[in-house]
Formats: sequence, C-alpha cells, structure tokens
Amino acid sequence: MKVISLSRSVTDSNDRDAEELRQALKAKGVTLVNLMSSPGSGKTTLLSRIIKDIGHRVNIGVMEADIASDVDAKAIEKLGAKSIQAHTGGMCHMDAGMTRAAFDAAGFDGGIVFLENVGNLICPAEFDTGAHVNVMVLSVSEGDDKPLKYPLMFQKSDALVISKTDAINYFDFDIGKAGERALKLNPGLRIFPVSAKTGEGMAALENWLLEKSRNGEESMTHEDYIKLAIDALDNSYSPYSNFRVGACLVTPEGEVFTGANFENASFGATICAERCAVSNAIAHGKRSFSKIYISCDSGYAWPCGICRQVLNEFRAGDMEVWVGSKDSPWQMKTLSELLPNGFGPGIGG
Ligand SMILES: Nc1nc2c(ncn2[C@@H]2O[C@H](COP(=O)(O)OP(=O)(O)OP(=O)(O)O)[C@@H](O)[C@H]2O)c(=O)[nH]1
Ligand SMILES: [Mg+2]
Ligand SMILES: [Zn+2]
Ligand SMILES: [Zn+2]
Repeated sequence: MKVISLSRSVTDSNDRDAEELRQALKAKGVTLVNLMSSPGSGKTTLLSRIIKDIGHRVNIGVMEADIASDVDAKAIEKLGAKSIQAHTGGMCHMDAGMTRAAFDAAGFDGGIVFLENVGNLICPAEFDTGAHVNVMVLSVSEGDDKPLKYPLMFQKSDALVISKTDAINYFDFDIGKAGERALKLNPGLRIFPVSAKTGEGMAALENWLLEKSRNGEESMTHEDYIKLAIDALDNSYSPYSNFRVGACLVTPEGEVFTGANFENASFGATICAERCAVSNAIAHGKRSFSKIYISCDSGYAWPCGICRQVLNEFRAGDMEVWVGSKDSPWQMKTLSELLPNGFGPGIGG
C-alpha cells in the first residue's frame, strides 16, 4: 500500500481541473465516487462492506484522504482491494489537483474508485474533486437536523447514505424527517438507510453504485426494457381471459429475462407473466432482480398478490416495478410500496 503526501494544488481554477479529471477518468473506464461525511460516520466500514459484497463483480479501488495515519487504507488493503493513503498536509478537504495526484500514484485499474474524503461536513462540499458521483454519509448518532445546519453538503450530493441504522433505537433519529429535510434542499437526492454491520439496506445502495459505474456503456436502456416487455405480449397464451401480459425482469448486472402469462383450462393453474419471467431467470441460475417491466395491451396491469410475494423473495434491494403499455405512460412503484411489511427475505416495508 502506498502513502502519498499531497499539497494544495497550484492552479487556481479548481472547477476546470475537476472537469478535466472527470473526462480523463471516464475515458479510462473509471467511475470516481467521492464519499463525504463528518469524522467517524462509518465511511471506511461502509467501503469494507461494499468491497466484500460486490468486489467480485466490479474492480474497486479506494483513495483514503486523511490529515494523518494510514489505518483506513490498511483496513481496505486487507480486503484485497487496491488502496492508497493520501496525507493532505493539514488540509481539511480534497481538491481536484490533489485527487488527480493520488489517483495517478495509486495505479488503479478501471471500475469504481472511491475517494474517502477528509472527515468534515463543510468544505469538502465546496471543492469539486472531479468525481462522477458524490455521496454523503450521515450516521444516526449525528441527528436528523443536519440538513438544516449543513445545507451545501446535501445540495452537492447525489446520494445520502444514512448509516448505522442498527443503532437507531439508541438515538432519536427520524429517517423520515431527515429525508424530508434533505429532499427539500435537493429533490433529486437518492436516500439509502443502511447498516454496514448487519447488511440491512446495502443491496439497494450497491445496485445503485453498479448502475452508476455502467453509465454511458449500459447495453440496454429503460426504453429497451419497455420494448422487451411489450414484445413479450406476443408469447402470451391467454385464450380464456384474452388479457395478454408480458414482463421483462432485470438483474443488477443488466441481464434480462422475459415472460408472458399462460393460462390453463383449470383456471387456478394459470401463471402470470411476472412469475413466468422469474421461472425463466431461475432456470438460468439467477436469484436476484432489481427491476421488472410489466406490459399489457392497454392501460396498466399491476402485479397480483402472488407475484408481489414471489418478487419479494428474489429482490436485490428495493425492486423497481414499472407498469405501462404501448399507449399508456409508464409508471413506477417500488416493491416495498406494493408489498409493505412483506414476509420473507426481501426488505420489509
Ligand atoms: N453499530 C454500527 N457501528 C458502525 C457501523 N459502521 C461503522 N460503525 C462504527 O463507527 C466507528 C467509525 O467507523 P469508521 O468506518 O471508521 O468511520 P469513518 O467515517 O471512516 O471515520 P473517519 O475516517 O475517521 O472519518 C467504528 O467504531 C465503527 O465500528 C454500523 O453500520 N453500525
Ligand atoms: Mg475512515
Ligand atoms: Zn477544507
Ligand atoms: Zn401475478
């Protein structure tokens, strides 16, 4: 593991440096994720969990920025991920020039590179590091009033990770209130309550990160999934109801499996399109799905109760359920909205 000493960048145009770095990293196939939070909110523990969970699916590198010590980079290296410890020379944030210097010294391969920024809720938000994705971590022990006190950090972030949810009962932290305050500042913010200790909520965050890392080179788009669901209607066997349904099921890696409803003279033996797609995927060894697109000939066919239960068994995080048809605008609800307090291994509502 390398340790590099950084000094403040000499150029005075951090925004331009950041944009250049962002482009250069993209060309190398690197997605840079800037992790910001106050000290001790759980960034290194979160990264360790992410490496254990998805390190076999995507290359992960970590830049640890601290004023002193190398304990964080050592913890990451132990997990087999490439890491570099950057000492900031007393600086309480990273800028684009410093980020570039650390990146160049580390020799990362493509994939996701995390920058664990200096623990500080204030100035890291003021300096663009060149990251493609900005994520802030707020632990439940810090209080749900932080959006009111540090608005810039919430405005600059793409996602808010609410960490240490396993300890929520010891603190008066209200996830709903924190979320509401944060969304008022930044309506596009994605919110992920997680416990890196128990793993609760991690899959949704990890799916989102995997999706971000595929950006630009995604083989299929939302429109492609919709088209596949509509095309699947042609395979429907529905002589009794004449109600055709097609489904397109998507794994976190973006693989797709389609299905169509098939009825039976003994009506109770009828199989819905959603469960047909699930069977298709199960037969190919898949056990985890992030989205499903469900089409009928016109209007909307929301999944029936049995299908909601079946999808709950195999969801990767909170599944997106898209419903529509050729002539109805597509709508999305999450599975936890469709099946609150669900029974089974999926996340209960
Ligand atoms: N209960 C609980 N404790 C956690 C969790 N994640 C981290 N911690 C604890 O919180 C403390 C700080 O965790 P770190 O991962 O070092 O936090 P950090 O944000 O990297 O800290 P700095 O790099 O010093 O800013 C440690 O004692 C962790 O064990 C969690 O999900 N649940
Ligand atoms: Mg740390
Ligand atoms: Zn600073
Ligand atoms: Zn059904």
